[in-house]
Amino acid sequence: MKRITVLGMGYIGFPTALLLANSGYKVFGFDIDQNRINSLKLGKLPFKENGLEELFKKVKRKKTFKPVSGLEASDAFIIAVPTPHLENKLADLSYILRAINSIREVMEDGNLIILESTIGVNDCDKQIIPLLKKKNKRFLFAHVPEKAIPGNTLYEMVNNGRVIGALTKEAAAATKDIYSSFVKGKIFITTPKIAAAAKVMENTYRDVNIALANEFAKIAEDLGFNVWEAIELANKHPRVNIHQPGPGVGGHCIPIDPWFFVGESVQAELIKKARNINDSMPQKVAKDVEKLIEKLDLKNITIAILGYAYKKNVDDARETPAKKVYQLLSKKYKVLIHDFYVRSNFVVSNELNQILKQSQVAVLLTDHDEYKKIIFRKYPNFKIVYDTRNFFSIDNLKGSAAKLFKLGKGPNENPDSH
Ligand code: SAJ
Repeated sequence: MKRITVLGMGYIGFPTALLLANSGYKVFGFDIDQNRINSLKLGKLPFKENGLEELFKKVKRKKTFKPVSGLEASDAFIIAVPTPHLENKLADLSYILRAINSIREVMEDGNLIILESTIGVNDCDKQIIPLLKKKNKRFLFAHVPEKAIPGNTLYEMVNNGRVIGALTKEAAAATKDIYSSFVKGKIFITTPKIAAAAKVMENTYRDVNIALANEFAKIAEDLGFNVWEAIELANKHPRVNIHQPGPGVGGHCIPIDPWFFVGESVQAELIKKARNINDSMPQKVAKDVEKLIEKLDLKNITIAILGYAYKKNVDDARETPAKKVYQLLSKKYKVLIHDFYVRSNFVVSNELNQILKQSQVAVLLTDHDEYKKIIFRKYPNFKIVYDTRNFFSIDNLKGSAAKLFKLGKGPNENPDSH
């Protein structure tokens, strides 16, 4: 195996392609987006990730990575395209099937096809393998679900364990050969179906756990205790790991993948409930902010949303709950959105001070580290700071007339004394 084509130059495909090129493979990076290919050819990074720029430069020197807008013959093809979900919650395989169709044009006997995109448990058997078989060529196949977390992608791609769901022993060996060129974590061999199930279970586990934390936050408000402190103490137990409440769940995986179980099986009742709890958090946050504004009888106010990315310290806003919070609040109020990293025409990235000067209410949605530097007493205009991540401390509000409210704290603990 010498030549590898990676299909999809996104958050997973691009770093994977670079790691392989760095290991000495001749790698073609394919994307249907011509603009992305053009900018990769110019050496521009499509997004920020720790260590990605250095790796890109290194690989450029080695001349082992070539961005392409058409497929060429290759020994292996790795598919890393998105899998959204459909209306009926099943995985939307259209990007994957399109990728497979284009591979079929250039496929040769003995080629290895690897699928990294997340899929439903039955998708390989029912759709992907049958489509590959239509070409009447001998092929090897493995489903190797991606496991890397945005923000720490390169590190996790190298150090996490990987599951290879191979169709045959030969496919398992060929796939292992490729991944062991850069993976330091353990490699496990299984079937494509189990690999898919394990992957969807991982993200479902997190989603259900976050829903539980969000439910605890609502119970805490109802019963009058501080959920953050209670979770911290509960997690001292050696077998308890409750996740954190927040404004909802974003990203390209956790809000989507659990639906695949719901779409495929009527048994997925808890999963469906958890998804709905997490999806309803932006409404809850918007409503709570509205109630506070009404209670303090504030008029003609401007709200500053702090953070638009779906999680801290990344520039990724896919499925961000901030979008919904913004849409709901802007029906009634003037809302300005700030984020240090997200580039968009309605998100301001470099004028935090200006935004803070104009606003009376701050709603922290994404806990980017840099927001810790805000000193609210410098902005006497502030009346309310609503924190969905237990991020601000009394220090941030010392000397300020603003009141600090937190998601998941009972009325007696809100506002914090300062
Ligand atoms: N969140 C909470 N409370 C928490 C943890 C997270 O509200 O306690 C929210 C975050 O704010 C964010 C969302 O959940 O909006 C998801 O963030 P995340 O950091 O948990 O996960 P992702 O989507 O960035 O990446 C996940 C990872 N999966 C797991 O941790 C099981 C990653 O390893 C996967 O590669 C990725 O999904 C994927 O591609 O499936």
